[in-house]
Formats: sequence, C-alpha cells, structure tokens
Amino acid sequence: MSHRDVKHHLLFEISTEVANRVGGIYSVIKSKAPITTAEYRDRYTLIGPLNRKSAAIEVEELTPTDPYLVETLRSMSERGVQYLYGRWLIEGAPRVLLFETGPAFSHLDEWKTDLWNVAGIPSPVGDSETNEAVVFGYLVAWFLGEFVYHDRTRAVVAHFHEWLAGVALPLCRKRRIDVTTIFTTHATLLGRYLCAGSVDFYNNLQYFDVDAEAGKRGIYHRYCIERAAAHSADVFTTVSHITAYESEHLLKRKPDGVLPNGLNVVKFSAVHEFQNLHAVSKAKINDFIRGHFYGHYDFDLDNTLYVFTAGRYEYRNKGVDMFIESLARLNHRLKTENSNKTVVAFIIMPAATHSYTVETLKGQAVMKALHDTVNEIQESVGRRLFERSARFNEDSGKDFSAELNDLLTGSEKVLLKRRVFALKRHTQPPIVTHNMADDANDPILNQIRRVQLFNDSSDRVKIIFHPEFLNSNNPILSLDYDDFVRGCHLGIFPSYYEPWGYTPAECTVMGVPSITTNLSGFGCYMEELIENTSDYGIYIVDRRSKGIDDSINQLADYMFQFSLKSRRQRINQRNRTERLSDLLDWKRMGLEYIKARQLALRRAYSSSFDNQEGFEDFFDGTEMKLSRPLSAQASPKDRTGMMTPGDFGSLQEGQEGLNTDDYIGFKLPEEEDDEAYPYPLSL
Ligand code: G6P
Ligand code: 1S3
Repeated sequence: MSHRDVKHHLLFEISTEVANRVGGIYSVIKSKAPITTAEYRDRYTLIGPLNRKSAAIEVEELTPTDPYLVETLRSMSERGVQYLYGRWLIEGAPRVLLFETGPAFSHLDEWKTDLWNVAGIPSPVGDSETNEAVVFGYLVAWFLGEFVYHDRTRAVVAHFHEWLAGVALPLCRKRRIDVTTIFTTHATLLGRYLCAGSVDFYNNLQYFDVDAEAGKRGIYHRYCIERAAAHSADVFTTVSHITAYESEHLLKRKPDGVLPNGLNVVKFSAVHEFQNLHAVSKAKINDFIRGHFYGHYDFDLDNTLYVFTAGRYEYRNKGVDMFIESLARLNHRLKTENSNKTVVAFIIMPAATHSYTVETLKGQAVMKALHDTVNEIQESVGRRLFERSARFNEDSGKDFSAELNDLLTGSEKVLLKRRVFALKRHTQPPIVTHNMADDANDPILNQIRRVQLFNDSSDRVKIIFHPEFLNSNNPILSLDYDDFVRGCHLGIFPSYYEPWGYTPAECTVMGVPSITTNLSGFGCYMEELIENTSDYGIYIVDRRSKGIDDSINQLADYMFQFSLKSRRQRINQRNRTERLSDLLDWKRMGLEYIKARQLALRRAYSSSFDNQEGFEDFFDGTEMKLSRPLSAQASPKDRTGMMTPGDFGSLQEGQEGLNTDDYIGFKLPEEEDDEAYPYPLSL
C-alpha cells in the first residue's frame, strides 16, 4: 500500500439500506449517523443503490464539491453510470451517493463472468437479488478504484455491511484498490436459513458441512459472496459475540471484533417525562382495545397489561412459536389462580394481506359513534345541570336530588340505546386485524388455532395479530411504533436466531421492560453487564441450556410474575429500566466502530502512522475513557477497566481475530478446546 494521510482519512460506508428501510441495518446506519458525521463531517459518505421511491422522500439532491469526487463521478457518468448525490434527511444529515443499478445491468453478464474468473464465485441466472448485488458491487468497486486514482493523498476506509453490499470486497482485494476495508455481517445467510428450519443449530455449529448446506438451500452462490467478503476484508466484524462464534464456524474466519448496535438515546429534561408518555400512549391503546373488543369488552382496563412482540416475520427465528405457546400456558395459570388481570398480547409482524377486515374497522367505528354521542349528550346534560342548579331555590320546597333524575331527555336515551345495541355481536373478537393473503397456512394463525386462544370472555390472555408495521396514519391503532412501545407494559422477544436484536434495546431506552433470550446478542450483552438483569426489567429466557419445554415455562413464568406486580412496582421498574439506556447509547457503542477503522488503517497503511501528529490513536495506549453511566447502580457488575462492549473480545492491533475465549457469554462446553482452528482460509 502507498503512503497516505491517515489522520484526515475519508470514510465510505456501503449498504443496500442507505436511505432505504428494509430491516435492522437501516436502523444501525441511520441512528449512528449523528456520531459519525460529528466525527467526520464532510469526509463521510454513505453509498447505496438508488431506490427512487424512498430517496424521493429521504434524500435532498446536492452538487458534489470535493474535486476528486466531482472528477470520479464525471468520469463514471461519461460511461453511462447514473447516480444521485445528496444529503440524507435524518439527524446528522450525512452525504449519500446512490447508484442507479438499472442502466448498469447491460454489464451484468460481463461482470458475472469476471466474478467467476477473479473470485471463483458463481452467479446463476434467475436470482434477481444476487444480480442486484453483483451490479451494485461492481459499481462500488469502480467508484472506489477511480476515486483513489484521483485522490492520491488521503487514506480511504470503505466499510461494507452484509453480503448484499459485499461483492466489491473481493474486487477491491483482487484489483489491489488502494483502500482499507471493513466487512460487518449482521447475520449469516446460513445461520438464518438453518435456524428457520428445525435444526439444533447451536449444538451443531461446528459440524455443519457449510457448502453442502448452502447448496441444499439453493444459496451456494450467495454464500460464496458472503464468505469471500468476510475473507477479503482487512477487518472482519460482526454485531455480537454469539454471531462471532457463528461466523467463525459458518464463514470460517474469526471476526477481528464485535461492533454492537447502539441507539440514539433521547434524554428528556424532566426525568419522569417518559412515564407521562407511557400514560398518554396507553390511553390510545385503550381506545383501540375498546373498539376491538366491542360487545365483549368485559374486562377492566385498569387491570390490563399490554405485552407485545414485533419485528421481521420470521416465525421460528424471532420465537413467535414459543411466544404463543407460553401465552397459552399463562392463560391457563391466570385462570386457575383466579387472577383479576387481563393480558392483551400484540403481535406486530408484517405479512401479505389485503387490507383491514370489516370487523376490525366496524369495531372502531361503533366505538367512535358511541363516544361522539356520549360527548354530545354530555354537553347538553351539562348545560341542563348548570341551569337547574343555578335556578334552584331551596324555599320552593322541591327536592334537589329529584331535579337530577331526568337530566337525560327521551330522545337522548333512545340515541344512546341505539349506540349500545350497535355494540352487540355474536362472534368472538377477531384475532387478526387484516384479511390475510394466506389465512389457512399462516404459521402464526395456525399456532393460535392449535393452542385455542380465541379471545373468549373466559380467557385472561387475549391476542391481537396486526400483520403490518404500525403508523400513526393507520385507520386503526393509529400510533407510530415508538409511541406504541411506550404505551405497552412489556416487550417479549424470545428469539432463537437474533444476532443483536434492536427490539428489546429500543424498549430499554424507552423505559419499557422486555424479555429476550440468551441466544440474542442483546441478551448476552446485558447478561454480561448486569448482575440481576430482571431487577432492571430485562428478563432473559434460557434457550441455550434448557429444553424447549422448560424455556416456554420460564417465559410463561416471567409473564405471570410480571402480572403480579402492582402499579407502583411497574412504575419503579420502568424507572430502573430507563436508567440502563446509557449502556446502549451510540456515544458508547460507537467506540468500537472507531477502533475497527483504526485497525483497518493500521493494517493497510502501517507506514503512514509515522509522524502523524495529533492523531488520536487507540492502539497507542491512550485509552479513551468513558464516564460511567448516570445510573452507576444500574450496571452493577464490577468490570473495572472495561471501557466498551467490544472490550470483551476487543479489536486489537496485531491480533489476528477474536479468540474463541473472547466469546464471553457464549461458549458451549465442547467449544472450550479449540483445536480445529485454524481453518483453511481459501475462498
Ligand atoms: C405512568 C404515569 C402514571 C400512571 C402510570 C400507569 O407512570 O406517570 O400517572 O399511573 O404510568 O402505569 P401502568 O403500569 O399501570 O400502565
Ligand atoms: C439483523 O436484522 P434482523 O432482524 O434480520 O441486523 C440487525 C442489525 O444489526 C440485528 O439487530 C438483528 O438481530 C439481525 O436480524
């Protein structure tokens, strides 16, 4: 590598989710943008494929000013490449460069042949997602190659997220493009596929014949891209120790470190503001519940708990199977113990649907009509009451109480009766709010049918499946996701496959307790950091050493114990949960990204580190100290000297990857003896 200015290096972060919401990576790069732009300012650019629909809303076009960027883009556009350069309209307003892949498809065959020739990666016809990844990867490699040809002075870090953005990595390596690269995997392809089937994944990780397994699932070519990306990067990272362990076995490279996901933590000036927000949002959920259960609204909302699960519809991976089964057990227990509590469990997972059901819309309509009528009557009754009270004369000999008897007029009584009659219904309150495209084969509905949780009056646990992400513009349950979470009492995410898991982390920063598992990156992280996580509203189901039946019982028990809490106890617990939010702030988590970039720079431009005055060097012994979170009590494990989460198995110069011993919080007994390593690192 050449000698370049590492102090003023540039950062390109490459992902298919730049200004385009698909899943968790969008949350990562979007929430991280404020701290990254604060660090890099205009030296930071995100690169992604252009999705015109989302870019039209999220990106404001700008004219590039950096002379090397101008030169590179001019040269590319002369050869037919189309792009949008602009400002992503999010906090931090980072610069984005979005390539239009469509026009470049004319090169598809040529590039596929090249990919096979230079990296031995096959790309069969008919896989449009892979074709997109190939075209995008070649455009990115083209861009980076041209850019460093024009800019000969500054070092460049190119950070790629996930296999879909990974094709450029082997190309950078083969073409010896003068950049240093980082690859972060947020899940492995095989991990996701294997877990979705009925495989004892974690006990067999080291035994899978990866090529054969990928082949059986028709994803061998995708797997090749992912594995090539992991091996070609200067620095390879993932989002948690559990996924580091998985990557080591499935991708055959030990990650150099872990870059956990953070959040942009919003602190209110009034400490209890988030408690008030809970009450406001809960009132909106209450309104929805009255409508949804019309005609069967026979439970007390003051003694009702709202629990929910949410996320990508991956039935087994996200633990929905386990969630529903434990709800059935909870229902049984609440009934046998004559509990006065009702638990309403929401499942928010997008599936193919054809609009809301008539029943769902009708429920909200009849309740609204009743509400409007009561409001009108309330006004005229108020007027009458005022008049009668003002004009009442004690000397008249009349009884004042009698004056209050006929405050409702006959027509008002009739109107009210009509509204009440409209609330009659002879069917059970629905489970699902939408018409499902495939109702009969939907795994969630089938499991609900199997455990017979049909929202019967006698059931203490009711279920509502909302197969669409929430939005405040929806005609029913009109709340944005964050507001909905705030209004609930408990988030439940019993995932089997969860590299990190934003959902429970989001609950935590909003002060909402949650249940997760010790198979999720987030769960392991919290378990490692906090002595009694449940005291702080983080319940962790053991899905690692317990059998499935015991795990389900543990989950049901957590929910039951939660139902026994008084309001005062819930309020106290929410306060403690919210205090953990500093642990998840990007201000803390982002340090691992800084370390990864420094390691990448060191590996690629080691000679450039001489005489770099003023360069804040992590590997020079100048530890960047983080103040302890405000809630010192809330992170009770004594980890003196441990500064950031990655320090469990940290990114260190000269270290060729995490040691298996570094997978704190995730180690199987048979894993202790790591003789099988090193693996052949061939592509
Ligand atoms: C917040 C509000 C309180 C309200 C409470 C309800 O703490 O500030 O005014 O009473 O929420 O809590 P609950 O757990 O019963 O929904
Ligand atoms: C992945 O998204 P997912 O929900 O498919 O990436 C997320 C961001 O790193 C991570 O939080 C999640 O566990 C992964 O599964």
